[in-house]
Amino acid sequence: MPLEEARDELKHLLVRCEQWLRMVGEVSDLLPDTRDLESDVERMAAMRTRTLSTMLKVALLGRQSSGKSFLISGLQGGLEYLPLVDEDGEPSEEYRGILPSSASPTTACPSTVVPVGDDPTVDAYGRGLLRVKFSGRADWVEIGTDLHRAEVAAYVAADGIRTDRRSEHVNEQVERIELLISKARLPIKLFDLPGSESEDEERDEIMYEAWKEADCFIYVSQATEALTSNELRLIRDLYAHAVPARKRVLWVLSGIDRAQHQEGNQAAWKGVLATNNQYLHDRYPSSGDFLGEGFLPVSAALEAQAEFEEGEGRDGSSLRRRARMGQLRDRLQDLLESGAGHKHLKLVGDEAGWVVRRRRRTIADVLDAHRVAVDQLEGQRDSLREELEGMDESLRRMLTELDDELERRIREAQRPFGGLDRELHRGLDDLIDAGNLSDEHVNEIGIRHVDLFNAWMTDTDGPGTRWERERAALDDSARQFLRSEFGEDTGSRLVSPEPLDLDSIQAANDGDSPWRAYGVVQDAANVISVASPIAGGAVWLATSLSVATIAVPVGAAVIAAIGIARITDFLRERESKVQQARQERKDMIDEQAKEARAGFEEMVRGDGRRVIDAAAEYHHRHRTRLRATLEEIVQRMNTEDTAGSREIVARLTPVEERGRAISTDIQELLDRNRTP
Ligand SMILES: Nc1nc2c(ncn2[C@@H]2O[C@H](COP(=O)(O)OP(=O)(O)O)[C@@H](O)[C@H]2O)c(=O)[nH]1
Ligand SMILES: [Mg+2]
Repeated sequence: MPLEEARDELKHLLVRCEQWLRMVGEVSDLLPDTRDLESDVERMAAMRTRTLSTMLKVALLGRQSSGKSFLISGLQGGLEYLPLVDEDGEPSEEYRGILPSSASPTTACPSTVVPVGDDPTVDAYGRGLLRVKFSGRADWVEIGTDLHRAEVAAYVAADGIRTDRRSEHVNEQVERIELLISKARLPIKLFDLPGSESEDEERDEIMYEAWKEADCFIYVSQATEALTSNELRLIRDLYAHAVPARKRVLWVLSGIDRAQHQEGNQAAWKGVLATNNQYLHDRYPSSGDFLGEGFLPVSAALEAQAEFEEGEGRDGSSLRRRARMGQLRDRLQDLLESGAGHKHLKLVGDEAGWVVRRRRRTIADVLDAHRVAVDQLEGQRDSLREELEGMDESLRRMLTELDDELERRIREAQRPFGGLDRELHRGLDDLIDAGNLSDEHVNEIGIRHVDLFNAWMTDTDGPGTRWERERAALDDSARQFLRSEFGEDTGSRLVSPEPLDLDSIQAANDGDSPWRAYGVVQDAANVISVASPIAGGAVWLATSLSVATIAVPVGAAVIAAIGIARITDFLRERESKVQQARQERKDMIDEQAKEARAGFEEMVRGDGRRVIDAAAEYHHRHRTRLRATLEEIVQRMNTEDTAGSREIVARLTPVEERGRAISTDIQELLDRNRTP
């Protein structure tokens, strides 16, 4: 179904969820546990607005001053053209964006522009609400709305004037900033990352962290100059990250308004465009997905001019056409439509469904306890007590068994690592000996290294593929344990176990493609981070036992692959003889193989632990329900108040029924919204 339609429907459902939660509030005197009810209401409201408005996370990469900040402002409709005339009547043009940009290196820290839609709790008018995270502080600080550009620059830009900050902030170190805007042209979160040429390792770390969060990338290069060899490294690192994770890269040649003069028989930017595309094709000949449609020439400046003209009542269509910003937005919109948006809606829908289901269970349990016939109260009480008695022991047994199993499965998945260094040497040694380790040569080795590693990892018998199988089996064991402890939901028992979300078991088993995570990611238009950031991982743990199907194995490859890409840089810095450098390059292969193994182990252990934690959480929740129901029964036996029970049933039944209807509708929407 079309994204817009699904989105509207989900929005509507979230409103119903919120109303329903308020209804639950009105009968809270009858329920054993209404903690966090208020925060659930708020969460629904937040889901409806903020999360629905940022469906895709896009990181912008490129050299310093390549025009990233400028482009972000333009993409979101926040760039203003200001024709100036000085006192001598000399005209010049200026632009005012929502993020500061200037000819000298500007962005000092990662900045993110976040659309917040019509969220009434966020006051983000004008050029937006600036929030800042300072180093060493846990909380974000709201600086204010629609600030003067100098004030924004004072926090954001390397050349900003610190004394323009609030006085309590002049000596703070800014770590990240966010600009929340209410009027955005695309429901997309855009990261502006600091330039790549800083020699600052810490900055690089921050940058790679942001990469992990991104669903896709825009590589920005300026139209006034072809790609430089300096950009080799950044593009290679991007390759190492984006290819295994199947994240799309959009290549943008920005600022074509500044390269309009004729060179040869064409506008200068056309030559740059051809050179850049050739550059990529030569180095990444077999990576069609990575190169996509190649560089798209755009100018946010021309579009801002068009808007100015139209505001003056003149025709701006020619400028607008030459700006090509619409084409870039279309490409981003395609990414949304092709999966990321639907995936995002699914996450929101799942979360809402989970919140409702959890509350509804509690209500159903109380109802059931009051519907038990008087002559059966005693029997039910005894059987609940009996069930509760063995719970401690059963939890302990489950954890011990699963922990042991996890360690066994990690060993199984890791088995192939013994042969990694041999495999890499076989593929790389000849190439290393064939050149003199020039920039180009080293780059070629780096790319080959990344390719070999990824292929090995995702081979049918590679660790990634193996772990997919092992994790699915662990997940299965956890389910089987829970099912044998608590039984199936037959509807005949007082506290019937919650469904174990069998859907995701099937999803994990039907994969004929190796390392299924990759397949999932591809279907979802290259979204991997989408599995984590919504209101908190806990929801996922509870919704389904197979968490992190997507993120983890891919993450392992990605991190290791960046590691590989980095190796080559160490070597370039050294002035050793070629022969020696070659040997060192080969030794580094062994190092990387070792590190990859350690990183992999850490990653999959965390993944497996999440499965176990989810099982424990399930166990715990079932026990809580048993206890609450027992209490309700005992109370009934003590008071023998049948009239009271009748009233409770009368008040809770409509709430339960309404909740069930909402759950069904959410499920139905999620089913229809499945991406093919
Ligand atoms: N005319 C024009 N100037 C641009 C364009 N893109 C960037 N600039 C200018 O180039 C400089 C660097 O841009 P900025 O966005 O700060 O680069 P960043 O470091 O990649 O964020 C600034 O002075 C911008 O005003 C463009 O499309 N057209
Ligand atoms: Mg910038």
